Amino acid sequence: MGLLTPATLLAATQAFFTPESGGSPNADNIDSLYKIVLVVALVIFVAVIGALSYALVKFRARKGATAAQIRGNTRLEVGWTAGAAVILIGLAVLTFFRLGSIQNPPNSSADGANLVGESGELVASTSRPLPPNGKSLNITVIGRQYIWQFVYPGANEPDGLGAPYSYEEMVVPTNTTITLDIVSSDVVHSWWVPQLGGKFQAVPGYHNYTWMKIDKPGVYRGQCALLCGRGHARMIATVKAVPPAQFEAWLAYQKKLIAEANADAKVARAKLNTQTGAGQVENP
Ligand SMILES: [Cu+2]
Repeated sequence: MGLLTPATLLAATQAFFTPESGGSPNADNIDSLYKIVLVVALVIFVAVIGALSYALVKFRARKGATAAQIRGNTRLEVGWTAGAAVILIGLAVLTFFRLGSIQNPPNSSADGANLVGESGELVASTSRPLPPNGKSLNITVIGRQYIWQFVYPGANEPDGLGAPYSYEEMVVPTNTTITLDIVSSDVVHSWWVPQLGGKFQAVPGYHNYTWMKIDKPGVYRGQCALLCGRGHARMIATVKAVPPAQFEAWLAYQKKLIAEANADAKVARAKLNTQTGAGQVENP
């Protein structure tokens, strides 16, 4: 057990009241924006409740006292209206100023994965935010009842077949800008790994985009955030960030496993096709 100091208590309270962060710059920016608004709101809250408590005590009913009849105070009323407007405009300007760093991905770092020739996409999207240099590792996130599938670039056929993929655990290289295309193959799901940024819905027939860039190797946990059926609670997602070389090795291994499984399936299919009688299966 660690010592309960005011600092640890403050950190614990903060983590409870403010968004999770620490995985990706967009999550950090959401968190810091939230904290600024929270502090401004807290100051106003304390001031209002303080003034109210003071008035309650100071002007509480006394025997024989007659209440003062006050008919408006123009200076005070203009003051608090203008004051509130200035605070609101300040927060709005700050929010729009910070929105760019939340929505738009930065470039990969120098020690990120080599992204040359990793496109492999069927359709170039105009609405997907890309880093300034246009290079990102684009992964398609497919929500389906009840598992997340992650499809990587690297299809060896023009129709997109043969691309490496994984289920439930997305492995990504560190220091690399990852863009995500979020789609669904059945009902609406919600992609959310809190430490890596905001929540994005996976809607059938529609593409949603987000990004992340992870500097520290590690495991980041999330889970489908929209009730999508009886297996919803099982629909977990893990993002595992590893150094680029390790990522390349993992991707190559996934490709090999998928190729082997496809080869096995081909053999099994051929065998079924040769069977007749009771063992015969139509459209195996
Ligand atoms: Cu779901």
